[in-house]
Amino acid sequence: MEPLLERVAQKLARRERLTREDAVALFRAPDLIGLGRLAGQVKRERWGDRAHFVINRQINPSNVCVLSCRFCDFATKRGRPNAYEMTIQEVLARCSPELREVHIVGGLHPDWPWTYYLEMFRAIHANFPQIQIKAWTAVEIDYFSKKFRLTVEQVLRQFQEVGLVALPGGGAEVFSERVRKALYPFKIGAPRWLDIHRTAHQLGIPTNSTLLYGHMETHEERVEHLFKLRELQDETGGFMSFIPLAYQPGRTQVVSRQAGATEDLRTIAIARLVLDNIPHIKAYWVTMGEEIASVALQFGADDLDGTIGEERIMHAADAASPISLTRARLAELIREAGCTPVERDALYRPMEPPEQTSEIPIVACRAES
Ligand code: V47
Repeated sequence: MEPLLERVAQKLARRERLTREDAVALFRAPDLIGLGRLAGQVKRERWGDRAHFVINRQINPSNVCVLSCRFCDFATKRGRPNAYEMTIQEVLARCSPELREVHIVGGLHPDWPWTYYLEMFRAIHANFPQIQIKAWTAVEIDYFSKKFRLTVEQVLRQFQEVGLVALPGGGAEVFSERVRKALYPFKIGAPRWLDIHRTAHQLGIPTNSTLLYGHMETHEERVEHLFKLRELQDETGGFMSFIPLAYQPGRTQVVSRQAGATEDLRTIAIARLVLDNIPHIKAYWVTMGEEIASVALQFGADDLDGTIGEERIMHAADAASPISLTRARLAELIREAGCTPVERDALYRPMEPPEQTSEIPIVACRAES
């Protein structure tokens, strides 16, 4: 084993935390397989050979957005040919009884009223009580708070009352003022994003976290991002998962090609080693592709997200992956990686698959505390 990996392995054995310097060095370590082995070992100590997935649906009620971030192909302006806005009935039409989770995020819409957002959740909850609602990035929560003159706490509490159970991790991009100024100058920065997640955690709303990588950020900026998440997690314990999102160049072309497979696997592995306090590391098959996401389960990841149904954000940027996967395909990707598929809910509680939707047997385990 190369000396750097040897040193990191010894630290892990002593339960010592990795430093920023360790993490930056790991991004440059030539022995990718050795790095993956270390991260895989840490994953197995925590989760054995289990790998999680969820039967879910992404719903993006509108792509009309008041912002125009340089890296985003999804957002547009009203009146453009690709602009769309869903009614609550159209949102409901995308829900179905076999779903465990809906993941709802969208553009910052210029003039939908507050009642639209609350009514949407009430309608989902009334018609599909078994579906858990994971919705709105911190960017949207900040927007609602300013637009409707509510505190972040009031926004979150009102959503909680109508069925919100978790916040997704989007909108974090990369916690660097340099990159923010260049790519998303009008979007909230790290302090506000972290503060909104802190408030959510204090209200008992668990959240996810993300990192957008493979554009103009440096390894040092990626590492700083991970450490900011680790610090907040030390304080609140409210993050369920971390999801590295590989930038899809699409038409924005901030860079001409997407990060390669080695970069994807390295980022997953380093996240598992640095984020020793975030239980789940998600290999998002939409951005990584199915095959690399499957391999990532041996590089520290323990989750593949879900069936998704209709992915629009990355596909607006020409992502090469399918827009949806079946339960059987997810289970296959997990088994091919030598892991055991475990169906979970939005809060990562394992559950038995409903009989009628199970296409192939999947090992089920009882809910853990
Ligand atoms: O915040 C936008 C990113 C995020 C592009 O919490 C892009 O379970 C790559 O956060 N290329 C939204 N990324 C998606 C997201 C997410 C996805 C899956 C699961 C969860 C979860 C959260 O997508 C945005 C932004 O960082 N994004 N455009 C692009 N061209």
